[in-house]
Amino acid sequence: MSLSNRDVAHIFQAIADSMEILGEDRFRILAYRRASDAIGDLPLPLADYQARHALEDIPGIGKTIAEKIGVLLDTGTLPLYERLKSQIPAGVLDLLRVPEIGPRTAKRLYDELGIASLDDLRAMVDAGRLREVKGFGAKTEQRIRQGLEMLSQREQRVLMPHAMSTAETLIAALREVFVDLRVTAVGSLRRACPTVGDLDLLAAQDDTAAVVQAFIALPQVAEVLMSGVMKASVVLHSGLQADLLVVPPPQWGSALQHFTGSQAHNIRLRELALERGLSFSEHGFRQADGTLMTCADETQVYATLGLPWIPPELREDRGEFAAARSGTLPNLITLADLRGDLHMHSTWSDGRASIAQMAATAHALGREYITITDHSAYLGVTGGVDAARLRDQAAEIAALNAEYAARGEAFRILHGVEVDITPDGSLALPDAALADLDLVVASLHVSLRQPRDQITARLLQAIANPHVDIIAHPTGRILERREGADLDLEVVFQAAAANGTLLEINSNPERLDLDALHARRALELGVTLVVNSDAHHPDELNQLRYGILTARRAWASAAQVANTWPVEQVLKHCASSVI
Ligand code: DGT
Ligand code: CA
Ligand code: CA
Ligand code: ZN
Repeated sequence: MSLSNRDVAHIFQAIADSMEILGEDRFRILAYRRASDAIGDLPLPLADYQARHALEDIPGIGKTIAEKIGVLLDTGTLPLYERLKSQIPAGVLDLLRVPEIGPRTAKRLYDELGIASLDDLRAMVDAGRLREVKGFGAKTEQRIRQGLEMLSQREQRVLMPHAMSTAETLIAALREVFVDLRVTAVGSLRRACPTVGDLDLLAAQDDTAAVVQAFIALPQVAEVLMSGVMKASVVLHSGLQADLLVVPPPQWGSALQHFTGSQAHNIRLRELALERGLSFSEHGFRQADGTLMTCADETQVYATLGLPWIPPELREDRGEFAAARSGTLPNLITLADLRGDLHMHSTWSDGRASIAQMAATAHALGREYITITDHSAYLGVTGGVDAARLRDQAAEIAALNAEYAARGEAFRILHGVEVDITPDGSLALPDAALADLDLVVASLHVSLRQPRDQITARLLQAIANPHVDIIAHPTGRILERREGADLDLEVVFQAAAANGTLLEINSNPERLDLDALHARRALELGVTLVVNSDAHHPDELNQLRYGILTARRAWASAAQVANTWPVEQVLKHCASSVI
């Protein structure tokens, strides 16, 4: 039995985790992580690539890793992996799944208390023994206890980009069999949820069974859980489950509505139907006398209930029906509305491309302006910027702007910084250094676990600094891994609104911070948002699509997001927020 993609991805993840616990080279660790992600996204079994000598062609996989995959597929194991396993037991790696436990903590728990599994950890927490580790107080113990609870509650969910690319692959594969097949992603992915439990696809075709048969025969499918005349459930090689429903074309609209959800939205919708003497299902509306009214498109479903079409991102039963009834649904922002991107990095700090490269790609993507916001030199950040380097950087940016101007291109690179908010609330750069910049992004990266009052005050102090224009990823949450800081966001939003400080929806798919609910509340309190890529590489400039979807889930219209504005308006806003 050869190893599946999932097994290999898992082994590389374990290698990276073990190396991290052992404190080995950062770049080697990164290479294994990247390979693991790349393998998780593959549409076909690794053995297929190996047979075509195409392992090295997979993006994210270099020569060394390709050789290691070969050894794994041929022998079922890898010397490096065996060696690491003998140093770090598998159960210690499980500790990393607990939010709050990083590699250093895991190592200390293992070295000092012999904790080598989640069960060991639970027992030690219950016995109150974590305090025996130097520097580990009652608070650490409490946090780890909460982390263990979070871990047991959460199911395995995948991030939006993986779900999206998988859906695109499956749709393309189905269209190779049925050219022009009407098929689309539904469920939580169509509602643009940040994570997806399983993938849902809907197709329309008279011969529904033929589409189901083609689907379960796709090479991406590892296991068929269920298949019938109109639907199937499968597990893909990546481990993700995918459900397909196929309906006759006249039922497309009702099926699309039903299968998009959310469940809460659908329950309300069915109540509204019942009030009109109709019962609604994926097949359409059934009248009291038994006749079925089908809906070929979704607009018809809502129109039958006297409502305008409701965008999928709003379908969470959070006031969308009332807004639809009163004609006050928001005119949601789109990616095309964005003119600029106000937060990204270059090789001046931890980015992986030059300012010129970041600018060229952003320009090619149609942005009118960007801000280069490298990290302030602070704590662990390698090669961050201090006051002197900011002056050098300003000269490089001015030269690039002059080149664009000379070519008659109306593209503008603004000069900014992403300055750390230090644990005491002061900024990691002096005001004099910030004063010369077009724009200042401030963010919390360290001491995220301060008590609520302290960390809220810290953020308020940054908002009150007249040089600060944007607060990046305000809560610091990492999806599926780390809860955000314990902030009093009501107070933060009020302060940001009063100061004209822009709050970010960070588009990194692991962050999406602010999340949709918080961002919506911020808008209600009068905050203006920004949707930024926080790109560290030109490829990541596209991440804005995820941030925009989050903004849509927050009910945001274009005017409420500052980087839809012309550059002069952004600069004027940032200048005038200086009190
Ligand atoms: P997920 O998969 O956890 O990310 O979330 P969803 O929303 O994709 O949930 P899923 O896959 O269970 O179902 C997709 C949609 O289909 C759901 O939003 C509404 C509809 N649906 C599926 N099963 C049921 C059900 O048993 N009752 C109701 N009312 N709706 C359902
Ligand atoms: Ca789903
Ligand atoms: Ca499903
Ligand atoms: Zn950043």
